[in-house]
Amino acid sequence: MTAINAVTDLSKDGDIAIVTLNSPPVNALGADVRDGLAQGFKQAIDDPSVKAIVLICEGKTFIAGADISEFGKPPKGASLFEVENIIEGSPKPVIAAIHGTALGGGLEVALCAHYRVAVPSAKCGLPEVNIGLLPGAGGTQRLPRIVGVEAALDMVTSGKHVGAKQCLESGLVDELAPEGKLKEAAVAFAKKAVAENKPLKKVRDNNAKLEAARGKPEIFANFRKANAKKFRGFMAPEYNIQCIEAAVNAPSFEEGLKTERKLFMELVTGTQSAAQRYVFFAERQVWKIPGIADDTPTIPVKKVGIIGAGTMGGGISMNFLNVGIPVTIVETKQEALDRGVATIRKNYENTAKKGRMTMEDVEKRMALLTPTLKLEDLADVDMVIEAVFERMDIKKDVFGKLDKIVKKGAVLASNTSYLNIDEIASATTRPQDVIGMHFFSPANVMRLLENVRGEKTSDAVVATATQTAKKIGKIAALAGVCPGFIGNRMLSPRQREAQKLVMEGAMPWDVDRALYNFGFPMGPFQMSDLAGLDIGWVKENSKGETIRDRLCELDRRGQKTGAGYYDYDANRNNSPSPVTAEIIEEFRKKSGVNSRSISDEEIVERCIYPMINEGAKILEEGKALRASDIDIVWINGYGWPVYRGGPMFYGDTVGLDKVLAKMKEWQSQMGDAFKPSALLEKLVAEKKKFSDLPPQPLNTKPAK
Ligand code: T1G
Repeated sequence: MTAINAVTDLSKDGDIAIVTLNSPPVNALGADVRDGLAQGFKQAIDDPSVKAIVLICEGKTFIAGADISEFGKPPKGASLFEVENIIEGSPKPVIAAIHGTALGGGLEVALCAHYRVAVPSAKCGLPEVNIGLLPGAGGTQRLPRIVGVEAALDMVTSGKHVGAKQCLESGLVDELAPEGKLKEAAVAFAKKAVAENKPLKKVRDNNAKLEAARGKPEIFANFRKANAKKFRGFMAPEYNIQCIEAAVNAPSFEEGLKTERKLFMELVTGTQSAAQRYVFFAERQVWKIPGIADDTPTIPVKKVGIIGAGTMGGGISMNFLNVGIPVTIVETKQEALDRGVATIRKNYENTAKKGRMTMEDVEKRMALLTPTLKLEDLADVDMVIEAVFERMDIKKDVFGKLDKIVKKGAVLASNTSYLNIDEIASATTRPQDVIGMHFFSPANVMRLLENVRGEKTSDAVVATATQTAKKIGKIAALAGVCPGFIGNRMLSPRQREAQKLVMEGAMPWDVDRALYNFGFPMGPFQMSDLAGLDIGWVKENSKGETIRDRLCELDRRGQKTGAGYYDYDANRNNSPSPVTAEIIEEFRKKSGVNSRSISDEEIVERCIYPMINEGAKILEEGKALRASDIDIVWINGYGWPVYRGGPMFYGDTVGLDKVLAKMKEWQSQMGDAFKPSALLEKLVAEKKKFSDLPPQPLNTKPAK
């Protein structure tokens, strides 16, 4: 065994050389790995006693791609192309031995080998699109030559990981090795290749599957059409498609490679990929809580109690049923309980109808659900999540009862989206066990969970809520107690400005269009119509004092009544409503405002910059651990377009000096609602960005 460098060894098994990588955590193709591969292969090729070469990795996975943290930095060491050319140009058979996930550059390297052997649990993929890129080392030119154009289009634009069995069927892998016997099988394959004088087949030379797609532009047109909605706003999917098109239509492999290189460079130097690479790391940072060590003892959650069988309670329950954790769900009235259980069943049956689960799965999950009218039935659960009305008196009453009923040491969580966790905890004798677990509706679909730490919440309860989030497939951000925590606190200024813009001259559909084109799935007024305008509206007390009240009084309560801000046809397609326009004009006249034409650019600035300022206040107050956690909240809870990185990343992109200048301008025109946060002022003065801020401990002191 010869150490080529710190992460690469070269050994031999008879006349088979074995190049072994060991660069935790995922054998990413950083400079050391590339240098090790280049030198290791050169040595093996130059050694006359070596007849074939196996490439294998230690640790949990084969090469999982380029080292994403290297992008944007000056290149060091051997280039990936140099490594690929050495491997593909080897005069001796090269066999890539794959376990774990061969992803991105990892699969591209494996495609330069002459053969690939994988264990059944291995997966292959080109997920660069998820970080706003495309396979930039020949992947878009080699993949379609093996799996065909349609399958390649699907793989590069979805970033999916394909199981080894399917890879064997498509020809991406040549042989499956028994689990745990990968090295032996790869060496045996290499010996056989030498004994049988197997051809040194280069993927680049295999054009049959490309020829089958030549002269069929409809393959690409249909693919674009079928995915237009999903790819809206993103650059990378379209650039990936263009690369596959080049593989089909370019006069040679080299020409296709030139197109891939050009488009890759455009993406890797652009803002969208910078944003998506930032989010890749942000999604991993969010789990790291200063002061809560990874080995903090947690409370085993084997049984959960959910209070409230409404939309939220039902949705929350499904998360636990999905992972086999029994749920006792409590309501006050049988009819509400029955309705809640029926909704959970209907949701599962709808999923089964779409073939995404079996009816047997439905029954298995429903069997884990115990409906009851008795709070006492929660005595032995390990975690309770309360999802009753958003009223402090009701919540305190529930927590007071739980305090007497539920076993000591259980987690007592509230799904409140806004209210003060410390006040709720004060209704119990165990505030250390109380935490906020704010799910986003629909709770069985939305990935985000805001865990809200109270002043007295224990480390064990924070660690348990965090671990529970992972277990049920959520992404959890930790927030401190303040009105609306992180997400809803920043939603408030956006909703406020949207309403004000309507009074100043924009119509609801103008605001929605501007924010839709910015990248949100829908604008605030469409969102209100979807959720229902009558949330919190009480008919008896309504005096038509706001546009929303007037609409509700006309029974225009949103999509559910066929009209809200918009009119809706039978298929719920919306159109601007002259009724709403007339009401708005009336309110404008009454307020004496001279309405003006407002550009989409101003709409976006007025809605988004105050959000950024609010995010800065949250950081300033220590109610979030880091700016990127705030971005994770907005991407996963409110549909902020991932290719813009989140509100704080976007502020850095726009330039905090520009955001500050606008806030000051609006403050002088419209008052202190636009008062810039001290942190924003400080960062601009120091010419720094939100991304320069280190993680900070959560401030659990009650807001002054
Ligand atoms: N580069 C740098 N660090 C990476 C990394 C990568 N490619 N992949 C993972 N890490 C770090 C990650 O930040 C975390 O660090 C630790 O490894 C464990 O990751 C030229 C241009 C492989 C499926 O997009 O999908 O190749 O937080 O928590 O859940 O054409 O990591 O511990 O400090 O995710 O077991 C293409 C990205 C790159 C794959 C493992 N490749 N990685 O999941 O662990 S671009 C990718 C993943 C490219 C070429 C192009 C997953 C995983 P820390 P983890 P996991």
